[in-house]
Amino acid sequence: MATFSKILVANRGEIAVRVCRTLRELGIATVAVYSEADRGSLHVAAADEAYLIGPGPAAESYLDQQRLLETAARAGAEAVHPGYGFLAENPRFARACGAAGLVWIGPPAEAIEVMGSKTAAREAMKAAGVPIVPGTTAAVDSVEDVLRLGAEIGWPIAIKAAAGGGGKGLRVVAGPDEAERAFESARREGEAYFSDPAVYIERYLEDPRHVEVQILADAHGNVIHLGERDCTIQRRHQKLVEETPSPAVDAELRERIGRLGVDAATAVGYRSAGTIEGLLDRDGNYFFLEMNTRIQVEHTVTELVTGLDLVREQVLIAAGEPLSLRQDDIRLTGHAIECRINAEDPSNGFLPSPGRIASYREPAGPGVRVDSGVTAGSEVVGLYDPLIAKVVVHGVDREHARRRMLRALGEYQIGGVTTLLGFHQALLEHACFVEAKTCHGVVESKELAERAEQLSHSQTTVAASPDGKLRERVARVELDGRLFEVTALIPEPPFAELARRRRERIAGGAHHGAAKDAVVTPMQGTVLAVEVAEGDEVRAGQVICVVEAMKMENEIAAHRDGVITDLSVAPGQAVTTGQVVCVVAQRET
Ligand code: MV4
Repeated sequence: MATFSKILVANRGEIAVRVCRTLRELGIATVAVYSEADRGSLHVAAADEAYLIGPGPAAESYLDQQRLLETAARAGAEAVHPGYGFLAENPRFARACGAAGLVWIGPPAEAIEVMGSKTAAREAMKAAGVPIVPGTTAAVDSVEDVLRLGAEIGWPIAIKAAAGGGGKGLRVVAGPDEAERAFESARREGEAYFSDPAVYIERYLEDPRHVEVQILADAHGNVIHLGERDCTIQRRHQKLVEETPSPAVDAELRERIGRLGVDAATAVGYRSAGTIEGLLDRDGNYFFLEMNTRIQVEHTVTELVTGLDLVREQVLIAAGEPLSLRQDDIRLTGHAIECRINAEDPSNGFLPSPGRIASYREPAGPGVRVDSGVTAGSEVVGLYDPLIAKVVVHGVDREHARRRMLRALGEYQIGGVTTLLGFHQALLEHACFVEAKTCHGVVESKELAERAEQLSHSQTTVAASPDGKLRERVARVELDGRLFEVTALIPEPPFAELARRRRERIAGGAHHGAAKDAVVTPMQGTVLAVEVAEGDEVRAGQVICVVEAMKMENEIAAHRDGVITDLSVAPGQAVTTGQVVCVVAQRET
């Protein structure tokens, strides 16, 4: 199969790394692009060549279409893979690639355009016989219309931004009293995010599941579906956990919604991998919500149950190859779950938690896949998506996959930044997840955030204690031929603190001039023993005293050869961090 010899990956982070892996397997050379904030990032190392495309802010780098096209030309790339986010669903960029003689590894610009407008998409689906949530397919431009429609389709209703998607601008309106406020605020949000205040209306469905259908369409009119994904567990319209099959979908429903997905894709002349998002209500009614015209974050769960590589399929489709599989060839095996590992703090309203990854160890073993954009030493910058990695597991059934995920999350060690690791552990052991309920409300609950915090503390390898004075470090200790794992609490940062105190002493001149000769305690504790006396000659490393802190004994040693003077501690005495124990005076020569 002749495909491409070189492809530019117009993205960063885990998805850029993941795309490069497939391209390597296909024997295609990879071109990475990076911003000034991403010089040291993993996706740069994952590619064969890498080019700087601008400053940190995405608007000046990853969204700079001209710069990307110039870079593709400079590198001699033949095609562009956009990943997800950034320019992946920008019809202008898809067209610009074509105009520059580059193959766009994605759907036709026209399909992106239709699906980009939620009202145009609803109109197209209605025409194609794909059920949409009852409501309008045109923009609604007055409160009077909202009131009329509410009375017609029944309260509550949902107001959504026409240019939106992913719940942006979504307002739930319980009844007529709330209509005006909700209408105005949905319009403001549409204007703020998309420079388009247009909104439309849907009936509001109570406690639905988010179920989406993966489809593949080639350039020869073949369209197939790869089953569904259940993405019901979200927070503020951000998906957190995805799984397949959906616990709410049986074989018959799968076939029905799969066919709807194929119809939807066919209706807009789709080509490439794509996803039909929908809502499943309690009665098993399925309604089209929107189509995502890109590879999605959660494509991995579908890969595990189908054995396919969706990025490989995208590349082959873009090269004009016919699909190598027919619908009947698709076998869905077992159950897969993905947890998104965001650098966010669940006990602090899921605020981004940027910083340097101080320590890092990925899970592995049977049925575990990690798609990550970071490693030890990586800097998680606040400029981009907080998603740093995805843990994806495959098991024979849902409970097997759930336990496997808990095992994998337990193995995962990410030090230095707060992540959702603890949150996912708390969620996956919660009854709502075990029982495959929608978990609406549980995700946001204080109870879960507290449990998440407990769990992340017990798993952090190197972390500052709440008072900022201690570091936790897991160490292994062998006692009588048995290994114990212990958590050592180490003063933080011991030497920085000592240096500060010494500087203060020298600068203040309050103490004798022999400050550089002083031995000080690196931690707060109790003196258990004093091994020297005034006037003793000591060698560097010789123990001066033993201080007990946190039930651990710490030997305080001489830092150089000399004579003990100014000995100021005795057994039983309490000492503070940085307190002078004695002076090791240098002998006159
Ligand atoms: C809805 C809805 C109820 N009724 N639309 C849209 C974007 C997606 N992120 C969530 N969206 C919803 N759209 C109507 N007409 C409820 C949601 C919704 C939701 C749906 C499934 C699973 C979890 C959800 C969490 C919040 C909102």
